[in-house]
Amino acid sequence: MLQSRAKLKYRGMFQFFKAHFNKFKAALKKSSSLLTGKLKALFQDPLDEKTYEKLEQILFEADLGGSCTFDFVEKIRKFIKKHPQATPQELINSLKERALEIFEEPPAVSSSSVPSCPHVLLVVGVNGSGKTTTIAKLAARLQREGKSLLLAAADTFRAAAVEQLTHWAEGLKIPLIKGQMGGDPAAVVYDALHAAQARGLEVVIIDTAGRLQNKRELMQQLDKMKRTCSKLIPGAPQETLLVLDATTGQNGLDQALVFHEFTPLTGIILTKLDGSAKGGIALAVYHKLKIPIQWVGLGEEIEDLQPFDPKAFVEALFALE
Ligand SMILES: Nc1nc2c(ncn2[C@@H]2O[C@H](COP(=O)(O)OP(=O)(O)OP(=O)(O)O)[C@@H](O)[C@H]2O)c(=O)[nH]1
Ligand SMILES: [Mg+2]
Repeated sequence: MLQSRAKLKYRGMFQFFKAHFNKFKAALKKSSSLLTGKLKALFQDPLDEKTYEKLEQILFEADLGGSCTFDFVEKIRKFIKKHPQATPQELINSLKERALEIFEEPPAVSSSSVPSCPHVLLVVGVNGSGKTTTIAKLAARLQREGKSLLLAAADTFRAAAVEQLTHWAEGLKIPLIKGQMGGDPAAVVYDALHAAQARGLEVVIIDTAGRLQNKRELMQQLDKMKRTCSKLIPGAPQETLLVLDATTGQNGLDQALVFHEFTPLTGIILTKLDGSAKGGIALAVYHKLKIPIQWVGLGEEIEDLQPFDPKAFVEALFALE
């Protein structure tokens, strides 16, 4: 009995892993076969100093970023020293192993542990990264789990942005608080949190206007929104999530660094992995900042949001076909 239960559990886990792997694999198909194709070709040639230079270029082009690329090159250097006769597949496996090790390192941040209600999620990111769409996807997921929610349209720059969130909120039958166009987004945050408290709702998700990380004034505005949250609800926002468009490549790392500096992040949502993204940015960001990647966007539809699964992701990134 015990044995068959364990077997069932194992099978369930395997199926869960397989489903994730297949989704990531489909999303990363083009770039992963390009990456592993290049690695295989490289490792088939005689291994010498040039191998490391070329490896550096291949990894950098896969969006792994400077320090992560350097880390991987060093790993391979040591591996080859120990196993000079290693096959291309063994060398690729050692890169895979290092990638997994990176994701296994403990995160440097965590969401607020102050048990307060509502649980507030502040969603930030540059223009067009996918914030509003991701909020709708996340809201739909939480609603399915039975959570009561409220959305806050704190993008007071673009009327279209508020309309976009209103459209999703109406479809999902989730209450939405919006403010005056051109008004202070912190005022929308205040109204939203107040309303959620009054109605006893469990989760508030705040949509913010897209902002470039080099616009200091706009970045400081985020801090004001945060302070408004914590004034009303101790510990809020419990989560500050950066939405990163995976197709922006290396710039994504800079976005994460600067947003984290202005408004300490607790998590990252990587969107558009179904597009031309190379995926390496996930490794680059975690290697540098140890901010957990919580979700990935794999399409434009409401169900196209998946929890980030490092193992499935690494398998897909280094998949052979
Ligand atoms: N393929 C794909 N498209 C996505 C994904 N997430 C968002 N998009 C698309 O990206 C575009 C921008 O999405 P928005 O949600 O409006 O982005 P935003 O960050 O709110 O934009 P601003 O409010 O203008 O800063 C839309 O066309 C979305 O459908 C994803 O995971 N995959
Ligand atoms: Mg938006």
